[in-house]
Amino acid sequence: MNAYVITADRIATMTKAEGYGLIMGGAIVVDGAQMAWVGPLEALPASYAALPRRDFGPRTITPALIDCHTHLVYGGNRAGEFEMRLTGATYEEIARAGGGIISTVTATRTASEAALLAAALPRLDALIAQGVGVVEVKSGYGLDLDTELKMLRTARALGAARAVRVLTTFLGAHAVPDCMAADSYIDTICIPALRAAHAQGLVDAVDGFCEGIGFTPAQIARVFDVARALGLPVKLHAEQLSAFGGTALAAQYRALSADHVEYASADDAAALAAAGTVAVLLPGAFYTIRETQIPPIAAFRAHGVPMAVATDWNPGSSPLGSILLAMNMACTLFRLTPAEALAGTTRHAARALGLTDCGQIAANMRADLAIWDVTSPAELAYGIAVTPLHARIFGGVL
Ligand code: DI6
Ligand code: FE
Repeated sequence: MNAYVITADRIATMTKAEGYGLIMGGAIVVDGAQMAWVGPLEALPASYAALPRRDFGPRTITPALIDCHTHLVYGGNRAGEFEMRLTGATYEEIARAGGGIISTVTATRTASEAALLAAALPRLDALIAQGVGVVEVKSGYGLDLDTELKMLRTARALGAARAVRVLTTFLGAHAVPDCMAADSYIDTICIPALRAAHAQGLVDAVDGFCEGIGFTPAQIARVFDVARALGLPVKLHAEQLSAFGGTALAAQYRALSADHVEYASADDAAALAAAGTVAVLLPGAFYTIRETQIPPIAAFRAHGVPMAVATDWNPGSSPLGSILLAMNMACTLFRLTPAEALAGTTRHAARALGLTDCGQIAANMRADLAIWDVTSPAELAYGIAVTPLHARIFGGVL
């Protein structure tokens, strides 16, 4: 049996509805890629007593972190747009003038697959260096068949190149390409591209941008109907810049997640709770576009909506390469507790991706763990641009 025991002063199991599910003086039996037993060392069953041990002493062990919303694959960058915003233009004005997402589309279409991979790998490595074990990566900077497929192949290649799980999301309904009407784009490009990408095994979930500068709920619903017919789960960029009906639509389709949700209402929160849909908070985008509308956190809490936290790493609205900073921002900007922020990048992030085998430290879960040089788990969200990772275990491999 390829098994061993790890011990540490503190294990934040993240298995409880509230708090960290702390085990002091804890032990984890790793057997192959999974955990076989978790508990206080003093209760370690005799059958495991002779296994090799690795003691991490005063450190804290958490589940490996999960970044459940990224756009890691893209060409070019948007530093020029950043400069424009600093002289007064808004994110929406730039998008309507043909900048924004569309400018990244041009750069992504012209980049080779090898160049896209080479540019994305350091981004992935930055997340891994922060203890991340699962990353979701979206398409959506192609808006044509070939480029959407190229982005999704690149995302799959990222997962093959590193000890990390990459889940791919088809985001064809991200923006309307130049010189096209939104409806005909959905019918003649987006939906056929979704079918082709699915046929090639490149799609784990389907997303859209439901917004005045994106697509209407009715247009997104057409894409979701195809996703449903293909047996693919859906998620949605909803209520980011305005109240536009995306969150209600996501709930109606029992989406895995509704993301951003700054302009969601208390009724939207109730609908998410009833649908079992996760609210994914993306404070990096809120910060970058200097949004002032805070997501309805109190309503999410009151209705028991699980809240995940992610980077939304993308070249425009969230050039944020740090999941730990996303956690810090979720606390400082949205008033999450550090325990909620950690649940948001572990247990609830797993759920936002439809994963049931990670995001918690418990028997039969994958042995994806992060070992931190901190003596309380609240330090993870507290530090700003501090990365106290000591080691990461992925699939049982240290
Ligand atoms: N909302 C976002 O935050 C990203 N996409 C979206 O629909 C932004 C993408 C970008 O600005 O490039
Ligand atoms: Fe996004």
